Amino acid sequence: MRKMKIGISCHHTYGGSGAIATELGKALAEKGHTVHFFSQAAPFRLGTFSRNIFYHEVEVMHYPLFDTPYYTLALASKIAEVAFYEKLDVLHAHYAIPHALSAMLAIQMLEDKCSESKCFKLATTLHGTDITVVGADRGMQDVVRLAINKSDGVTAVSGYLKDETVRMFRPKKEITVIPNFVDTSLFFRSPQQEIRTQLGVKDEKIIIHISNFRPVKCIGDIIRIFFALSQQTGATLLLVGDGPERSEAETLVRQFGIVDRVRFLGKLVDIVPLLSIADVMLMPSNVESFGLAALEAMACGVPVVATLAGGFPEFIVPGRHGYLLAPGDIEGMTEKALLLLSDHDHWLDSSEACVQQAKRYETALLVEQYEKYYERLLDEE
Ligand code: GMT
Repeated sequence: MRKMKIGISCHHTYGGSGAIATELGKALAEKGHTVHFFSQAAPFRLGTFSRNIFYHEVEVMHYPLFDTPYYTLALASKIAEVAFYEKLDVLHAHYAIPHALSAMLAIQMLEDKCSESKCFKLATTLHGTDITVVGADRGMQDVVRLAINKSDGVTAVSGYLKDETVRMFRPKKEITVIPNFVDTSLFFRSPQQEIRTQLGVKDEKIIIHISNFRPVKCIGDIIRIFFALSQQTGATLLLVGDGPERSEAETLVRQFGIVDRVRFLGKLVDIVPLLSIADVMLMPSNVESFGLAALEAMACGVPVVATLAGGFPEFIVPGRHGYLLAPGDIEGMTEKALLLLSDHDHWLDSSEACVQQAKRYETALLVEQYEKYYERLLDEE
């Protein structure tokens, strides 16, 4: 496979699209490709120096006339500059806007400078809320459509997201599904007595949830499920992440009188030790294009109780890797979580099945799909 120069633009913030973009870039660099990251701040999973990785921080211009800083334009200029001097083959935009749009602008900026018809090929990966939330907004629809149609290639992280995109936007090009992935050499279950001691939890069962606490995550449902659970079994709820719904969740926890059983741990990057002590992951999202946190939990042997929504049914088989219930079915989710917590043999079978299932989404396999995808774009006229 030829070595490529690949630009990756992504959100640096705590969330699945930034995580996937960064892990992809790191894996590509590991395979000998040169990777240039573009974002507003260092992506949260970027980590330490690697010789094939370059990070370009996009600095927005502040000027009294500009009410809000123009990140889209600053990113476009940065992409154009780096793409020209570093001779990027591909720019991979993660999340339709603003990333694909900025790349599209950069291509136009370079039109007169490049000898070839196009300086670089633009691949865009749709991650979820760029379509289901932002794309559903009437004021944003046309700009999202433009970003999709101007990309040389578009991928989506699940069949569900592909279908939604086709239904909503009728894109001109075929959308390729390349699912989320997990590195099982890093995400695996290992004994973690120390972390139990630090958390002050002894032998009780651990329920975990990891997200950016946005409304789609239904954090309130997690608290209600856990409250119902806690009436019947001793357990601790670990909430990892932060976001707009956190205050309301904390209020609910106080109202239910379960403050001593719920831990708000904030944004953490190293989640493997916590997943290693967890018994069930709760993901009651009302929309979830894939659900990377669920896949990472499964790699650590944690069965998932989630919703029969979005991309979950594509990798979680109910009864084998956990359970899928209708969004908002608090009673059903409580019952299934209790089943996993109380039947140890069933939990063991599910836990092992989760580990096996996660291996089908191994980073190496999916990174290879992206490499082939880039090559296909480069071979196209
Ligand atoms: O809301 C999040 O989980 C973050 C969001 C993002 O854009 O960073 O995640 C989306 O992309 C992830 C990676 O492809 C998917 O695993 C998540 O399911 C998706 N989130 C939603 O669809 C709500």
